Amino acid sequence: MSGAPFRAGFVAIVGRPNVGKSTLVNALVGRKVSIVTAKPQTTRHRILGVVNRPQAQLVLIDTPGLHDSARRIMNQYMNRVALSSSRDADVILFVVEALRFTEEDQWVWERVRGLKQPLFVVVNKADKVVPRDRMLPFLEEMTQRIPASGIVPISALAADNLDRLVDLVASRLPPSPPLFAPDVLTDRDEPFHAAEVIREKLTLNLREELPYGINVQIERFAEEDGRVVINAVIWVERSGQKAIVIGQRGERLRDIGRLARIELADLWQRPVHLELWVKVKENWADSEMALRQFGYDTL
Ligand SMILES: Nc1nc2c(ncn2[C@@H]2O[C@H](COP(=O)(O)OP(=O)(O)OP(=O)(O)O)[C@@H](O)[C@H]2O)c(=O)[nH]1
Ligand SMILES: [Mg+2]
Repeated sequence: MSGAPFRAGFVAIVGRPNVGKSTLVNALVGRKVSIVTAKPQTTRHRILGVVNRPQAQLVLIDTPGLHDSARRIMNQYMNRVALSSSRDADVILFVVEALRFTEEDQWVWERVRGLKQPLFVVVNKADKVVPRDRMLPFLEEMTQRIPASGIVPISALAADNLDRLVDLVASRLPPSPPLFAPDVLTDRDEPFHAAEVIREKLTLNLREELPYGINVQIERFAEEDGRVVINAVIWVERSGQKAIVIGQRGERLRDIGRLARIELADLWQRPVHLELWVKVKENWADSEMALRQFGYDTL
């Protein structure tokens, strides 16, 4: 037996919206545990993704993108989730986008720089930098700006340099037996994932501001005759939005339902029956009570 101890711990993944945090979590876990879209502020919750290696277990904490324009109560909730997750973690991954360190990245850095845990700067989307040596001045700039335990260029999308990232992070975790059984890949259950996949399809399908005012709530989730039966409500903030989500002759809602159903059936290897309703709850994203009802646990 080798003398190296098994290591396990929590790894918070923080950064501004849209830098690829959820893509990274999914790539490392090897399964989609967190939804991804090209629009900022996709992730709204803390979602765990477990990575098992022969000598280590990394419990990744995907977090909502930290943003400094959080006027609505939901946005303030998202920022609180991200910051409290990083305070509780053993290691922090500060994800930035290659060649694009913005004012918002700097704002995020101001919020995490006081934390005592080892912090790695993960420079994602390296696949977009051609030729590769265009990255060097940026890495140099990051080194100057951020005193980190390491700076690691990766591509979450192309799964590039991820093994090196895992090795570096694992070396900074405490000696510990695994925290989760080997078959557990996330802390979130199937109804949660179903709601998220529906919201992902809505976000991909709807333009501009509308996705931010949408919440999906599962009203019924049951196994019947070998299939999964799901009734879900799509909450919007104004009645005009309801018509947009439903679309002409209900076409948009049908498309969204179909895409979500196909993905979930494929993931669970069981047929899925999905029914969607659209309802209005005026300005729910500004209401503490509505947020609590929707399961945004207050911190
Ligand atoms: N080219 C490229 N695109 C990437 C990479 N990683 C993520 N993306 C894209 O970046 C967009 C945002 O990805 P997400 O994983 O949702 O980003 P996020 O940081 O979780 O965003 P929020 O949840 O909104 O904070 C998506 O369109 C991804 O496909 C990468 O390594 N290379
Ligand atoms: Mg995300």
